[in-house]
Amino acid sequence: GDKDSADFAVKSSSFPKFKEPELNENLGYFIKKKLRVWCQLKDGQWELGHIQSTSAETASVLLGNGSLVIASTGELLPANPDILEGVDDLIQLSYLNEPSVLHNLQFRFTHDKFYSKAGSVLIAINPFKKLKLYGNDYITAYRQKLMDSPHVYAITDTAYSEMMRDEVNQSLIISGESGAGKTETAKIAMQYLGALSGGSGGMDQKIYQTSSILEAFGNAKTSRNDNSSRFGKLIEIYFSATGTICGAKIQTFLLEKSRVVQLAQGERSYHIFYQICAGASSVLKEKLNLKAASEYKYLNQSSRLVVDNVNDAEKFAQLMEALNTIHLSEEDQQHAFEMLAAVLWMGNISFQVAENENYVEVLSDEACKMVASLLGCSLEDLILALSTHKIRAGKETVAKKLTLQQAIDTRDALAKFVYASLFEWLVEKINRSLVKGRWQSRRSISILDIYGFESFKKNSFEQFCINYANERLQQHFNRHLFKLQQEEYESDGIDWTKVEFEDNQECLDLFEKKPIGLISLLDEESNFPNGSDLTFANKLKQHLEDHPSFKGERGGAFSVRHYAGEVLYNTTGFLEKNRDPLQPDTIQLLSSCSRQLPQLFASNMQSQTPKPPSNGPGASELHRKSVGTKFKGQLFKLMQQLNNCTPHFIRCIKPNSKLLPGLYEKPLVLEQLRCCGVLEVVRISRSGYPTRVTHQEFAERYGFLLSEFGVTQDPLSISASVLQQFGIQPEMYQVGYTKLYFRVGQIGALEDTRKRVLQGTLEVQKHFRRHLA
Ligand code: AOV
Ligand code: MG
Repeated sequence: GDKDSADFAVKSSSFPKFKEPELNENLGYFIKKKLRVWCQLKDGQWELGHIQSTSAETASVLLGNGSLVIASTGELLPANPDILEGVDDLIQLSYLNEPSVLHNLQFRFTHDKFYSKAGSVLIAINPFKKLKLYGNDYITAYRQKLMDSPHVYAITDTAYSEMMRDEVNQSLIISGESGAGKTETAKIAMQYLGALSGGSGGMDQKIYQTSSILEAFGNAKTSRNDNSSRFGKLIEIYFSATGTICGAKIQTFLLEKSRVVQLAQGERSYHIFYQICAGASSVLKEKLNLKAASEYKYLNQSSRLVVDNVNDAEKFAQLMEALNTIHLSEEDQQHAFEMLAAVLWMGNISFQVAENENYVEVLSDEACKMVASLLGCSLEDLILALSTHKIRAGKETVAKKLTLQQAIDTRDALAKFVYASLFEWLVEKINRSLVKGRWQSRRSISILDIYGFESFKKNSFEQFCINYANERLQQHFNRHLFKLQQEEYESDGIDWTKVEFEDNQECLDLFEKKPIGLISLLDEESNFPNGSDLTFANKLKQHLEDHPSFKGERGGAFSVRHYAGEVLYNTTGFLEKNRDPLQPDTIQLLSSCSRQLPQLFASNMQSQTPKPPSNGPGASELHRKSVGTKFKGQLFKLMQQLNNCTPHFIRCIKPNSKLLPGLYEKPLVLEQLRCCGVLEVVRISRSGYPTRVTHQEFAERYGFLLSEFGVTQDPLSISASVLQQFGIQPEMYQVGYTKLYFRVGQIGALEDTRKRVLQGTLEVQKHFRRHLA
């Protein structure tokens, strides 16, 4: 039940151990048959070996490298026979323990097989090198089913075929950690769909080009990935009745705005800034007064200005081409570039603090003038907005001068707002260009490329949101697998209502419950004038201490028991990031601009903001939805959409953190298998009635144990007699049309008896050989 699911989330050794034949009870058998076992060494790694001898609680194991170790039997797990080495589908393994799964994937990896399956789930390991696995020949081969090894093409083909056959919308849900290959995988899937859909009138090309536009504006070099997507993305591709692409729609989630104004060492801001500085024509450069990237503070605060093997100027030329493909007008392109230049110049606006004063003056220099001219506002208005806040005192409004930090925050908030608004505007423009045949279409495939579960040494509000999203997606995943199980049980005629599946609802409740949930409490504290990160942390402790998925920690921290493990969140900055404050003065400034885009951005914001009471204390703030609540709303909408689709899951795995080909770091891979729920697939496939044997197999294996064994009996009657004679309780098994289904551990008793009989009676052993031969 629920207790177990909490256990599963926190323990590292949560992998379900295969029950039969249980290694502990069968050491003799493993010795006799020279079967391989996994032996856990002091460093936690698992090595293959053979048991030589056993005594009481220990066994001596001969490892592959020739050394002999003494291990407690608890440190041993059964390994799979050679014949199963490198199977396509992990579910085919006889033993599904952690080392076996890890080893199988490694075996495939070293043989250049980067795609594998775990049941219906595709596992894609990032090769970090160009593979000759893509392109038209492969597309044709998968389409015509000449090839069936695991591949993005294969799973995309399944989705496409099901959509055409059943007229049901499909989704490809791609997840994995940063740099695992999600975005590349999404593109490979789109390439396949584009190729199937000849005659889409260039729509497939357009969709493909939108990826590169979004990458320019939404991707950046980080320490984990040179082309890291800093937003989540759902792209819905629509098909006509004949199966050609006729339109698409893109939704984005949670763009990382802070990157516009703040960079970690070695990372870059959004690609587009470097691209435009390097690649703009001389006319454009002059118009925008563009300098080299190194001249802009928002960019040069990090020493990293270029990415290895990437030519930003070339990328800019490609971007222009892509913008033309989606028919973004010359004028709109101009407007967008002006906003980019404005943001860059904003970073160069500087302030000075007069001696003995504690407020700032804006330096009216080139940067300031450029921003005013690019936005189309007066220099005075800009200076006023960056150095004062209007506050209401009774009936009058007075301008209060800002401190240096307040002025910097106001400037940065303006830059972030303009950039995020530009991104939204661009997505809207892209969507308009893809709208063409959406109306007639009744079929779609949605591709979700979204950040995977994150657990770092220090986890903040961003991880909080990302992990909440992953918790939702995990539930979607679990429920889908549950449904598949249910269908299998039903088709074999067994009663599945007796099967209980674990869920992560408890953890989701922790986030979502009103008024006592993490997001509600965060909002409450964010709206509270004296609220601070620390009062927030205390409030959580006070209200949630009893929640099984929550633990208050020292120093303003708390931890959450996620399905993928426990994560410690540091509340520093939570309130500020959740509020994402924006001064009304800033919005007012933008709405006074003569340029189209700043005006549009301001009016979008105003339409989202209910007017504050005319003389209340709130008059100096904007009452926007908090970031957390807005994200929750987006996520609910996303889940609603996904619930109308048949899902197909792709789990991307990063084999090493050096981004190199040929290197497989076991602990890193293991961690990801846990986080992305691959181990969960196995667990779910094995919950309920994990042991499944056909009537035939069962009768052959145990039939000889019957006191009266008639050769003429059919397998089902033999099986029924065995179950009866050995007193297996009726609630411990079910009989399907083709198979017998057992609860965990039930076969153990039968195996014991079988073993005893085999060891004791030569006569019966002969009989058994005849039957198992
Ligand atoms: P991500 O989308 O999962 O990270 P990407 O799709 O950007 O990761 O992949 C990272 C890099 O890995 C790419 O730039 C390629 O160099 C390489 N790569 C990935 N898949 C393949 C493939 N199938 N074949 C060859 N190289 C590949 V993030 O967006 O950071 O979470 O935020
Ligand atoms: Mg990506």
